[in-house]
Amino acid sequence: MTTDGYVPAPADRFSFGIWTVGWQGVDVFGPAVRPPMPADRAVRKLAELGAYGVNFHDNDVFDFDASESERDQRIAAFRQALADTGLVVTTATTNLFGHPMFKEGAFTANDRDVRRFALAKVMRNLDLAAGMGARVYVCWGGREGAESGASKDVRAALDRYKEAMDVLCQYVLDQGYAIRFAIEPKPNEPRGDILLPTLGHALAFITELEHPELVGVNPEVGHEEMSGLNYAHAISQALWHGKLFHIDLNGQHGPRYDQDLRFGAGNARGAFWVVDALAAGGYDGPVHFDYKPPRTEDDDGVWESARACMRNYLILREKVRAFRADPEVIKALADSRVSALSEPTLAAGETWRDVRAFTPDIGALAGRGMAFERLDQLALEHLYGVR
Ligand SMILES: [Mn+2]
Repeated sequence: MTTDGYVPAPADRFSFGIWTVGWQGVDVFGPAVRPPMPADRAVRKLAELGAYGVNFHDNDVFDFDASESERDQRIAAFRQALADTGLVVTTATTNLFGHPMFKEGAFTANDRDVRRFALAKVMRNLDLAAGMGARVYVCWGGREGAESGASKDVRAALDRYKEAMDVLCQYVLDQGYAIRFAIEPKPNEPRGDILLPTLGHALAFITELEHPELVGVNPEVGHEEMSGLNYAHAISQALWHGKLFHIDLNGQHGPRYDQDLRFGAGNARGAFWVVDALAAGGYDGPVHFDYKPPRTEDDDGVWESARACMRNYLILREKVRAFRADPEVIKALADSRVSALSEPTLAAGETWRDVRAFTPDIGALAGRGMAFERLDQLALEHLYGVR
């Protein structure tokens, strides 16, 4: 056990997907390397580590083809573990990607019966999620996409995606559930091209829905970085739209396959700015980790990596706070005129008429340095641990 201050507390609101620590290490080139982990064991171990909550897929708790009695038994064990530990269910989601029937999609499958069954599967798990107190329901459409051009009518697929979200919003309204949906974008994997590939695509899609107020986003670090995008900017824009309903924190080394490294591994500099963006306020959901313990790890390694997600967040939070409180940083921010951006470009009462003929000292503005290198070096020195 470590004795430093990076010990998670329930007030930190750290949560994990049951499927994260429960991942058996099946990949494209090899089978499971770890035994199945019952959801109740994941709950008990995560509680020991200081987590606050969990997120589950229906089939993290019970198998796709479980009988009614098996389903009830697995749910009861899960509920008991939650009651014994005090962990809360913050979030839930549906597995619409694992079963072979979803190989071509769920909400946007060409086969209508697949689409109808997908909706039924979500509604059934919404009942369970609502009963367990979940407030957010994540929709990751990993199989909604294509590998080839003519196989998918993208406009029709988006019509069906919208139809699915509209039906599900109506369902939670009719049932009186206090649940909002969060769409999780991803550019590719498992499909060659997935629909709603980035945060921006998802935000634009939401504006077309019948109940846009019930639908936000769940951006994942790795998924945005697979597209070469900046996750801190992504969550900041989602906050600006009032749409950051949930976050999936993990680690990624640039554009390649979805690595799902523990948070803080991979792009460490990016992780610093992610924590800084969250520290700026406005997000009140769980600090959720969606990572996968690498295939190299045994059971001890699974818990080591889960603990490390939380430790890295706390370490980075301390560094971010020190950075923001550093008098040299405060001066550097002023030298870079960062706060000047918060001043509206037009003064109160002005219109376009007041700026139409504005002529500043062009030469002076062009010659002015921004002093950003000094500011960024201070951030790096905090991250590198020398300040
Ligand atoms: Mn991922």
